[in-house]
Amino acid sequence: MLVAIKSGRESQVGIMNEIDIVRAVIEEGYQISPQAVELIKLSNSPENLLKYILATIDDCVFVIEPEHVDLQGFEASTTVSGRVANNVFTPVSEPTSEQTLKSANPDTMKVFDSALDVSEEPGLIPSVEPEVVSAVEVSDSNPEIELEILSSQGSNSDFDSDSIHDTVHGAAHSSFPNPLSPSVSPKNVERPASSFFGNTNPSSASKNALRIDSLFSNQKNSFSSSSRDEGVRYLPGRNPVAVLSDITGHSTCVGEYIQFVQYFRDRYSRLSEILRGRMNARPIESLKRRSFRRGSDGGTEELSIIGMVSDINTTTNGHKILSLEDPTGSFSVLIRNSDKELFELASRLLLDEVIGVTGSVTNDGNLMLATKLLQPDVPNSVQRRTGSHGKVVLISDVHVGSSQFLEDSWLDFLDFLKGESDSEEMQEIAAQVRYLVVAGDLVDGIGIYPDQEMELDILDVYEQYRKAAEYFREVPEHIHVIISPGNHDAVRQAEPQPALPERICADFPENVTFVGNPALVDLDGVQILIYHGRSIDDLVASVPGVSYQEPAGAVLEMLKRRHLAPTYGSRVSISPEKKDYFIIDPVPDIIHTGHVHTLGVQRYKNVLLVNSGTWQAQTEFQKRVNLMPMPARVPVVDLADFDVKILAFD
Ligand code: D5M
Ligand code: FE
Ligand code: ZN
Repeated sequence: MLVAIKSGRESQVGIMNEIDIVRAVIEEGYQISPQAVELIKLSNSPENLLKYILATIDDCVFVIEPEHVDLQGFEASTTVSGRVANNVFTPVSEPTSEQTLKSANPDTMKVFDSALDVSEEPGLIPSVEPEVVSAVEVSDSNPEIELEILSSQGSNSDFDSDSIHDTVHGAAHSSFPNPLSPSVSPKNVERPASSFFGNTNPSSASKNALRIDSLFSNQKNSFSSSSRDEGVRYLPGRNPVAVLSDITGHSTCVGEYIQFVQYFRDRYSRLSEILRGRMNARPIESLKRRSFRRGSDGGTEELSIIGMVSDINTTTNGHKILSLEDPTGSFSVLIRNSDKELFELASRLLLDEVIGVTGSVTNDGNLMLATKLLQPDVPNSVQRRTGSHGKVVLISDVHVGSSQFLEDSWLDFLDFLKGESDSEEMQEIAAQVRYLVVAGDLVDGIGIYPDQEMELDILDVYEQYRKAAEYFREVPEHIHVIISPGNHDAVRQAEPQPALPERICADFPENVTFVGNPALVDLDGVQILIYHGRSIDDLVASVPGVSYQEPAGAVLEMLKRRHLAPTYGSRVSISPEKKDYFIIDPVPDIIHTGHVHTLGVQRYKNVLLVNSGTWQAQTEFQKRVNLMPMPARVPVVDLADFDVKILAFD
């Protein structure tokens, strides 16, 4: 972050070229017009002016135009003090992410390297045969999997934690076992605070709070309203939609430290509630009382706690030590590698997920020896909602405006929706379509990735949306279209993202409903959770066995954790709202994701997981990392029996 401003330029404060300005703006999640760049460059203090603009700009602005360059306000602010520069950007002396990585220990580096390697793994090959050209059946690729309650025998709590002499080296803290020590892990570079629940001295977290402050601190945010209740939005008609959960119009985030605490408390209380139905857990603080650690016969007693994983470490002997935190305190949990099943499950744990642990506590009251780990998961009793009819078409990653946008295939798809396909079978399917859901990246946007402009046909983001609107006017009126944004769309990059702004929506026809990302919607009795899927990149990098070839596997990992983006501060930048919009509750009938441009369908305990593909051919970046997209394949779900057909338009 902010590398462009800082990069070796401290000695020439104030000198910025166009690229520096554009980069710094993109880093903060905005775009900027060439005229505004020129205006900033020509001012007598471009760097400070830019900081001022980014600190004061309204969050609903997407492209910074000359009218947002408030020279008068800036002049006035500089006469007061240097407050803006200090509050908005991290101090120059603070290491950049890269510098932090270099100073981390070799083990930590290894973790990071392997995380990076995953995206560069060769052989990301489509799992659907390329020659499929008409409707094909997709069978259940994943049979029902039982609740993951893993146990081990022969636990021995009759020793002190001191008897674990291994050196600890791990993902988050070099100075284990103090769970409150500052983090040095690359995974943790952007984590907000070592205590989720405000148990630490707030000053130790304030630096991170400032970081968030710099990203989302706009008090003028037009979406901000803590007093407005989030109600259900009903859209009646022949193909009705009810929007059950959506951030749009309800963002309360102004980036204060207390908001992290609130956010993590909400995450913890809702996920721990799900676990509490299945285990009798006690507050972590109570483990420190000796009377709880011994049974009446003086033998060891098994106890359970529910906590958020704040640290994962490996000892030199290869055991795992987790740090778990709840609102009362934190505790270390040992998972021995001799317990294969338990160890395997622990190896898949992610920072910040909420789990239940059962085990016995060592004599000195410092460590729990785990015998069971429990994730919130989906109860076996979850029933699919029934009684609806017709079909829902699931797409994502259209990328209108990209030079790789596959317009011919897209026009064939529109013909299909209009019932104009050559094949009768396709016409029959089209006649049953009631809904079309777009899970983000409707357009390619601008300035999303470096050098993106080299692969754009339409350079103006509003033009891209005008073109998209033109396409959507072709969709028959009776089909209710739902559009949710992704990381290429013209809304804030921090998730949850609100729906596209009115200025853009206005061009689209009446049958289009815009929702945020994520959003839970009810399609005439069937609940579908729409999420663009940015966290899939994280899951591929950190969960063994999760790959881009089978993106629904990543969604399954989300579902087991009942959370769409478990780790805070990785690739997904999460805005700490009062409510955690990423929690999967209630359990929907369908989870629809996109983002990774590959197609995947799985079923898990009556929940259908669909990652829809893309309408963009392989980009230069994707070529470099061998990411093979699956363009122009469309999953169509039957709302009565949840049967899935994949239609091909290539
Ligand atoms: O992302 C499509 C997929 O490709 C997703 O897995 C991220 C990855 N991707 C694509 N371009 C880049 C760059 N330049 N850097 C990092 N990751 C990238 P989408 O959001 O649709 O572009
Ligand atoms: Fe995309
Ligand atoms: Zn995307």
